[in-house]
Amino acid sequence: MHLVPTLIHALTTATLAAAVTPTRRSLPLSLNPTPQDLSNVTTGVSMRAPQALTNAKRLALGLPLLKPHRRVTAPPTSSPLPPVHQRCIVRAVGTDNTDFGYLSPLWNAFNEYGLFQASPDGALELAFSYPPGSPSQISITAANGPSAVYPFFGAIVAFYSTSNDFDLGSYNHAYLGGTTQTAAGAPPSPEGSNSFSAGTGIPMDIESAIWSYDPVTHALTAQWINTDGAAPPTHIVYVNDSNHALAITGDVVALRVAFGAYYPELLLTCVPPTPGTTT
Ligand SMILES: *[C@@H]1O[C@H](CO)[C@@H](O)[C@H](O)[C@H]1NC(C)=O
Ligand SMILES: CC(=O)N[C@H]1CO[C@H](CO)[C@@H](O)[C@@H]1O
Repeated sequence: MHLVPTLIHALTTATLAAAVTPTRRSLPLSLNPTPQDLSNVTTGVSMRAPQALTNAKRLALGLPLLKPHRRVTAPPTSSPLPPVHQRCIVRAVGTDNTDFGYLSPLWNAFNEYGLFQASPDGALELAFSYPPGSPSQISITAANGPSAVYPFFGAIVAFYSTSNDFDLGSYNHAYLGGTTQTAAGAPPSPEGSNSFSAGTGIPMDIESAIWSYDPVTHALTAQWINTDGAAPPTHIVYVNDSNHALAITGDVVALRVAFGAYYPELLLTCVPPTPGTTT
C-alpha cells in the first residue's frame, strides 16, 4: 500500500523540496494524493451525484472488483427501553470559535466530507439509533449522503499516514467519508469498502463505529481505535485548503507541522434539522 505514495513522492520531490516544512520525512503539501490519481476513475464518480462504479466499469478501468456487501446487524440489546432514533445535521465551530456552518451532503473531489454551507437547508443529515443514554462507539448513517453503497459517515485511513495508529507526536490521520459498517471497538478494518478507495482505486482501511453523541449538548465526538485496540487521542480537523476535507488525527499540531498549514480543529454538534424540531 505504501508503494504508491513512494512513487508519487519520488515524482514530486523536486517541486516540493523548497516548500515543505522540515519533518522526519518530507511530505507533499496536500493531504490527498495527486489529482492524477483520480483520472479515468472520476468519469464514473461525479461530484454532484457521486455513485459507486459498477463492477463492469471497474473492469473496463482495470480496477479490482468490489466485494459483495454483507449487511452487519447490530447485536441485540438487553435494554428494556426503546432505542432513541436521532436525525440531525452537523454544525462545525472551530476551537477558536470560528463558525464554519453546516456540513454539506456533497463529497469533495476525493469522495470525502468537508464541504460546508451556511444554510441548514439541505445540509448533510445524519441518522442513528441508540439505547437511551449517551452512546459511544456508534456507526452513523449519512441519510442524504452521496452514495447508498457507502452509507456510513466513517473514517478512512489517509493516503500519507505511515500506519493505522494515532498517537501524540504522530500526524497519522483518517479522512471522513462514506464507508461500510465496522464493529464497535474494532481496530481498522482491512481495505473496507469506502468512497475514497472507490474514487481512487487505492485500498484503505476503515472504521465506522467512531462516534459518541451527547444528547444534552448535541456534541458529536470521534474516537479512533488503534490496531492493538487502544483508544488514542482523537481530534477532528478541517483541512481547509484546496482539499476541503474533514479528517481525524491523534495530534493536530503534528498534522499542521507535517503539512505546513494551520488546519483548524473543529467541535461538531449534531442539531435538529429544523429549528424547534425534536426527533
Ligand atoms: C484555514 O484556517 C486557519 C485558521 O482559521 C486560517 O488561518 C487559514 O488561513 C485557513 N486556510 C485557508 C487556506 O483558508
Ligand atoms: C479512458 C481514459 O480516459 N484514459 C485516460 C486515463 O488517464 C490517463 C492519464 O491521465 C490518460 O492518458 C488516458 O487517456
